[in-house]
Amino acid sequence: MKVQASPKLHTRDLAIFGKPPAFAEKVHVGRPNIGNRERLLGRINDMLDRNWLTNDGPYVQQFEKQIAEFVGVRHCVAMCNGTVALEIAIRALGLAGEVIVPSFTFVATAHALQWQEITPVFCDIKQSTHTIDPAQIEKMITPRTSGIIGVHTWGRPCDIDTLEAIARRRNLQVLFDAAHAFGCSYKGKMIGGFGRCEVFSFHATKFFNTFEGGAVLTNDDALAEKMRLMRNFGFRGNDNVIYIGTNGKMTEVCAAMGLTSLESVDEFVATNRHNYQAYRRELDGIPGITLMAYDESERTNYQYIVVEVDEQDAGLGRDELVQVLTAENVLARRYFFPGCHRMEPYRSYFPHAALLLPETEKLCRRVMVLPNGTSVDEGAISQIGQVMRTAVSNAAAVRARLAGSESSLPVQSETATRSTTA
Ligand code: T4K
Repeated sequence: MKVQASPKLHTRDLAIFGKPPAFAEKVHVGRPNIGNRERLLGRINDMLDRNWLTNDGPYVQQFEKQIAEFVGVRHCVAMCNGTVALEIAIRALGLAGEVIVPSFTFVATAHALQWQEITPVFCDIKQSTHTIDPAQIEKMITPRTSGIIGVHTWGRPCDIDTLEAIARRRNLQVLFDAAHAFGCSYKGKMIGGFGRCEVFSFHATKFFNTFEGGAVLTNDDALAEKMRLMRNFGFRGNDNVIYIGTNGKMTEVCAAMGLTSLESVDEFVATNRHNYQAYRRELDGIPGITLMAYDESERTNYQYIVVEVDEQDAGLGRDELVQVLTAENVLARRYFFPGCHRMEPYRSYFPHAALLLPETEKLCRRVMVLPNGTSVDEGAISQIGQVMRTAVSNAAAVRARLAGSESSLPVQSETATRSTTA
């Protein structure tokens, strides 16, 4: 990671004013965590020697066993990605009609339903947790509702107990999109064992990756068996198809990556946590900037550095800050803007959905995610913090510059910010 020498203490130092960016290379939010390269290459060599590349190979079997043990759940059914894992879980559970989901999620959660002609009914979130608001769920239930999908957004578990209680009372199925939550816990128990099942994504940008990949975890023997059939076209043995299925198989090379990643989980958490604490120090006291908190009493992977921007207090909106950071080669992301309900086809299907989703709408305007993992170190985080502090301290000048009116820049009277360069 190359941090440019020039400090970013004054507005005139910012890249939006023509100065070199803080970083010579782009700093990405979703830089993959890669474990021990030698061990990975060793596994790939063994795989090539074995000449067994996919279709429930030895690495996939070992991966499933180790993931199930790690999480403390009876079954792990590994899949080619998190989206297909969701689709298969939804189909295996027999969901139909309508399913209640938060709109504040990656669009795959909704698409996995709509792809099967099940209507995602978007529910609002709680501003304090960014997860589905149980108080809103009951209002969305109709005679067509068959289930609820809670999302553990940013790895922070949704209100699992309440969702399970509603599901029991209203005779609905509940499953969890745990794409962000590998290695996290809820009330001391690992995420993966709640609801009818839980779905992980092991995509390259996730805390724990298998290049592409995913899995459904469940304690239900019959459900696991059904999903195993479904991910392999419905085959039970050669020539015997007993079910409609698809191709959801994980490859051996992906499982090799997963086994290697699993050996480094503690290191990944330590790096993320160290970075998170550095961000906390660097962003502390910047008006209108709030770093999302993690519950330190639970296990968590600290993968997402989530910042909320209060435009009133910061003097700059989230989008303006993203522009400032992007000019510095810091590719902050506006996850999950603009909310699934504003994406197609949902926008056309439910043109007035926003009226029922005030908290989602508000959050979608405020949130941005900053780089974490091995793509940043304390020096880089210090530089990112300094850029944000300088921009907010000189919000009027920055806003004017972004609006293209250079004439109003109060460069002389600007507030110099403290040096945070390591
Ligand atoms: N449910 C939830 C709640 C999810 O968040 C997701 C996926 C799913 C379900 C579905 O799981 P999968 O089917 O994906 O397994 C990314 C990921 O593609 C997606 O997996 C993830 N959520 C979502 C939150 O983030 P994008 O559109 O942001 O990806 P992209 O290509 O812009 O990459 C993000 C950043 O990471 C960029 O700055 C580039 C950098 N990057 C990316 C890759 C792939 C790298 O540096 N190296 C890489 O190899 O969606």
